[in-house]
Amino acid sequence: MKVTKSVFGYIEDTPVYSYTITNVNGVEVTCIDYGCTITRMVTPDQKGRLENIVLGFDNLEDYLQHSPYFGCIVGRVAGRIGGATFDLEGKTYSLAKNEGENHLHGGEKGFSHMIWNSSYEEDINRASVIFTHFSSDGEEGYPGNLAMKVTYTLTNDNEFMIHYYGKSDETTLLNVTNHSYFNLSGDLKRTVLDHTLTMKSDQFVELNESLLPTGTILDVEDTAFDFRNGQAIKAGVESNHPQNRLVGGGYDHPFILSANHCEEIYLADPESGRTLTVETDEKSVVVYTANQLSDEKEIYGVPARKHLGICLETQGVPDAIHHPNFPAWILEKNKPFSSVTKYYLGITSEQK
Ligand code: FUC
Repeated sequence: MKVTKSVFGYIEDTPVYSYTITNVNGVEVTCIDYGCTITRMVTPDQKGRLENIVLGFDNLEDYLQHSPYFGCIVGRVAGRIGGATFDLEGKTYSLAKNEGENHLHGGEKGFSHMIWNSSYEEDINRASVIFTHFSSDGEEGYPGNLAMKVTYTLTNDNEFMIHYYGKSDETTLLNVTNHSYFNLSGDLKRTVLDHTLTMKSDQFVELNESLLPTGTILDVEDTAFDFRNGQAIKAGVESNHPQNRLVGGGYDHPFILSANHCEEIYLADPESGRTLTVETDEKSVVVYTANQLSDEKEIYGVPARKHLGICLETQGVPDAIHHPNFPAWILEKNKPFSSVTKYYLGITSEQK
């Protein structure tokens, strides 16, 4: 399988490289070393039409000026940390308050806003782009020198995998994810409101007005948060549940996964026939239906708007450092972190 490399743009004098991995079925994944951002993902619909299924831009300037975390790796800690502060091993750490009083998606710069080191590997049935970043002690306020590696791999079986690795010389926090906004209609023809989502999840996390977890875990039963038998995304827009209203209509919630590596998340667009099956090691997924996406900008020639994409952010439960009842994701000194999330890019008429 092949990887092609080109220059996507420059930040001052430093080139930002773009890599496109292509498989035998014409599936393509393009990513850049700025934020390990996936800029395009091209897959066939049920008629074999090859179209893009993620939100992104074709130029670096738009990523620098406008991107609401399109396609990038967010970290060290994805989501919000209440009060932008936390205690760890008897010390108090202060982080950037980049959303009101709180810390969001790793801070002012974070993993999403920096150029990573990059390389690629080609094999017969798979190819990978490998990104590394050395995050020094104190970067964005977090303790520990942290060596990070993120690998994007596409196979000839239409599987796309993200492997995450990290190791720190001090105990620290690490909760990374990829922030791709999927839209399976193809070239952003429609919003995602008619996409259907099926998830192995019995519980979701209640949020407050700052979109921070309250600490309460709610049952999905009899709510618009029940995706166990599959339902359209618009259920969350039509719902009067206070949690759907709170986030502006739709979802911006962590769902606790009741299974791993067992087709736990399945997104489908009935009209194009495209499907996306997600499997992960992570304990939860933040489902964000682009409720805050405004129409000020065009995305690949299409006006950006609310509900134009859906993020399926596999990760540990946000703000667990402040909620002892949530599974912890503290990364201990010198212990490697590793996790994988797999995305199977399919069509409805086939079996996985
Ligand atoms: C998601 C959401 C946030 C935010 C951001 C761009 O992860 O949880 O609310 O809008 O992305």
